[in-house]
Amino acid sequence: MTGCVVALLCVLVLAPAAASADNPIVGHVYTADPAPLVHNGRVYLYTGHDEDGSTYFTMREWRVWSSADMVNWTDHGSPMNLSTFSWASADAWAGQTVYRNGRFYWYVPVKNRATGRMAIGVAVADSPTGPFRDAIGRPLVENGEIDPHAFVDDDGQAYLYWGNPNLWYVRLNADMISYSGGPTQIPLTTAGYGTRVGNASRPTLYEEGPWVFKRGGLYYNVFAAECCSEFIAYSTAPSPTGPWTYRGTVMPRQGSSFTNHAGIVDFKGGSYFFYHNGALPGGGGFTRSVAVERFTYNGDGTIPAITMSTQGPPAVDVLNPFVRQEAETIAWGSGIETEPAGEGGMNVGWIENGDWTKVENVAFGSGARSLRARVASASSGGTVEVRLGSATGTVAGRCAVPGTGGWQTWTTVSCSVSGVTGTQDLYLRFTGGSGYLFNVDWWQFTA
Ligand code: FUB
Repeated sequence: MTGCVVALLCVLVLAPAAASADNPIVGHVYTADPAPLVHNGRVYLYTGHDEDGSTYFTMREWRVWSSADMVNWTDHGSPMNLSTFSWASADAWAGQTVYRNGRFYWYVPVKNRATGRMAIGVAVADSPTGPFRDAIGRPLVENGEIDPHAFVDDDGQAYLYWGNPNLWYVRLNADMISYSGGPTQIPLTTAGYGTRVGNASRPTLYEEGPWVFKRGGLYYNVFAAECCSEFIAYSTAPSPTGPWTYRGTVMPRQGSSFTNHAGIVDFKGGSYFFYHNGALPGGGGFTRSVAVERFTYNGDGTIPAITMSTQGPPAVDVLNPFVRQEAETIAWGSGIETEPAGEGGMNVGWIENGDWTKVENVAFGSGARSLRARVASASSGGTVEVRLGSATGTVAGRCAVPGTGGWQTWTTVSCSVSGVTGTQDLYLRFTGGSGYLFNVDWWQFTA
């Protein structure tokens, strides 16, 4: 993110009114096109990445985030980009990941260099955070349309849906990287997908971004409707191939981005609706940010109208400070950025005097005695301040960070802390001289 955007962001998040804002989910890069996946007690969030200052859908990589509590999100960096697909030339647009047979399959639309058309690629990984590799070395399917979404039905039959301006599906084979039969067009009738007024070539509301799932025997397709600007609508059907019935609006037009993009999962007893908007400083239609709301299905299975908020959902779990926690697991960060760490994973970097990270709902129980932090500094270091409740809250401890001779030359520092009990929002505030101070890879309290 540019210095200008970071400066604006600092002003925004240091203002008291914004201090509790948890939406957008990510503050240090622009994100778009959310695709959540629940796996082994975490929700993994696959997104695109809008480049800073973009004036088009200038997107070169995808990003992965994860959370165990819906408020603190771990930055897993970018395990997949355009170069993953040797045949792709541009447009790392809206994809989605599913788990099957012990593997993770990430379906994405990209431009095929050879044809100049949008095509659907599929990458595979053994871990939800990658690394991902091109599963077949060529497009899985290509018809110039975008926004793939895979759904595995209870009987094991998998489907890949995609399309703009049309809506298609194909029956995936069990290997998830080939299909049987050909792409089939879903009839876009006004009964199935609502009525768009004043556009003879697109008579229904369906625009793009299908998100198909099954709940209580009913199949749902939640999609971006009627560009531009888009709202989110949905249809239901008694089978994965229809016939579809239009059900109405999920999220109205809101949020300074002329596109929106839906993803829905159930996680730890709640239902969550992911979307994007232009809420970050410098944000807009090409500099978007992913956000999330909790919702409850109506008794008859219909989806209630959901509006964007800056609060986001409440925490559904506490965070354990007595095990190693990644520095890039945060509810919010002020001034910081992230990068791949030489010791693996990501680290928080580009830290300047006064920057901070916030970790919500940290369960200190009967108390913490000390903090250890893994740090590196090519300059003269600084201090990690342990604060509680806010970035200006009580200082519970200070860990001195020395120069280590390099931004990836890591050492572990520790310091005693006091008054750190109960469940609190933890702020790590970074202080020192001018310029970049140090990097932080992870931290851990001792009980
Ligand atoms: O992010 C690029 C495109 O914008 C996506 O493929 C669409 O769904 C829209 O969000």
